[in-house]
Amino acid sequence: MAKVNAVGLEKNEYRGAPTTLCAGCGHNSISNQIIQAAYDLSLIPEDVIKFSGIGCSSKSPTYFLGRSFGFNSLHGRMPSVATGALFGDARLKAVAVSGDGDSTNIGIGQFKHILRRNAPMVYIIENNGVYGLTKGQFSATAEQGLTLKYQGANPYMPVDVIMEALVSQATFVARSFAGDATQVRELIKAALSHDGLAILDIISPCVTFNNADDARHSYGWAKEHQDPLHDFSFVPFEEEIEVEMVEGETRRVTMHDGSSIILKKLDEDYDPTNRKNAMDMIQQSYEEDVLMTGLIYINTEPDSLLDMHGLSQDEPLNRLGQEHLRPKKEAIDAVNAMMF
Ligand SMILES: Cc1ncc(C[n+]2csc(CCOP(=O)(O)OP(=O)(O)O)c2C)c(N)n1
Ligand code: SF4
Ligand SMILES: [Mg+2]
Repeated sequence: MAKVNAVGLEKNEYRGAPTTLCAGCGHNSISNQIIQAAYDLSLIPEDVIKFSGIGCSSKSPTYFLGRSFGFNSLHGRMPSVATGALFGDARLKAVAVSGDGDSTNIGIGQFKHILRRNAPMVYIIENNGVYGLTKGQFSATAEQGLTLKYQGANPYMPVDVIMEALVSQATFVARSFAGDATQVRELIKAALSHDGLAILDIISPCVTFNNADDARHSYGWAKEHQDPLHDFSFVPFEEEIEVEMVEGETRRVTMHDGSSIILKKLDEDYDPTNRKNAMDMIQQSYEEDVLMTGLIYINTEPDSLLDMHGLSQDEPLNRLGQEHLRPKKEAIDAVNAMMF
């Protein structure tokens, strides 16, 4: 018999339709880790809602969590659709997948606003430096000088998703690489327990249009230049008791729900709770030409968008009954009286 998790589900029950993306596309690896993270955390698929914009990346919610509802929205407009849905049902756990084009080109306006609003959702940017779906034009994250067969050389400076997230006060900011399955999975788990916006910028190579070894979004470059900040692992609340802490070598960040992020020190002694340090570290990664990965910044203090507006998980708006929605006769009489 297949193994089941704490809510009695097999891993297969977290899969979606078979992928139609190219074999080897980084986006497929990320979908696999979303499936694994949801299984490991014993999420109930019907309690999750998936969002995306338009692009190969934005197609991928079809390939995971087939039992969850989802909304494959308009190009660059996913944040407002997701915000509306979360206002309607504050009880759902939101997993959003976007692309670099979707979020930093056509969607940059919406992206900036979702960052500063702290909407409680996992927001994954599957970042390949190109518009994969429309045949490989440069996106705003492509590095200056990148030369592609049908595009020539890119003359512009790139947008850095992480810097945008940091300057806009996002409360969970992480970067990873689709080829590092373990780190991607653990970051997704931590993001799922963050009560606010969790930005995951995941370098996800487009093997068809942008995978030459010297390109900043290729498997070759990312493997060669990845420099993890820490050994990252996530411990759900129920497993707390079994965690071993080695003093002086680990750092623990406690999440709202009682679960923990355990950061084991590698070369650097990095503090992910200091926003200024985070910006300096990203600047330093440009100078050293490395791909810094891991949890770059976290702040568990600010209210989420739904808390700011007093939206309750116990009584989501879409589940209110007649007794709450229908004004009392006296209230209607009072309004009518004002009009005459
Ligand atoms: C309003 C609008 N403009 C343009 C397009 C064409 N279009 C579809 S996907 C896409 C870019 C997708 O790039 P990205 O978000 O990086 O996703 P990828 O395919 O690389 O995963 C564009 C420009 C569209 N669908 N709608
Ligand atoms: S075109 Fe690129 S981004 Fe799109 S599925 Fe193929 S490899 Fe992935
Ligand atoms: Mg892209």
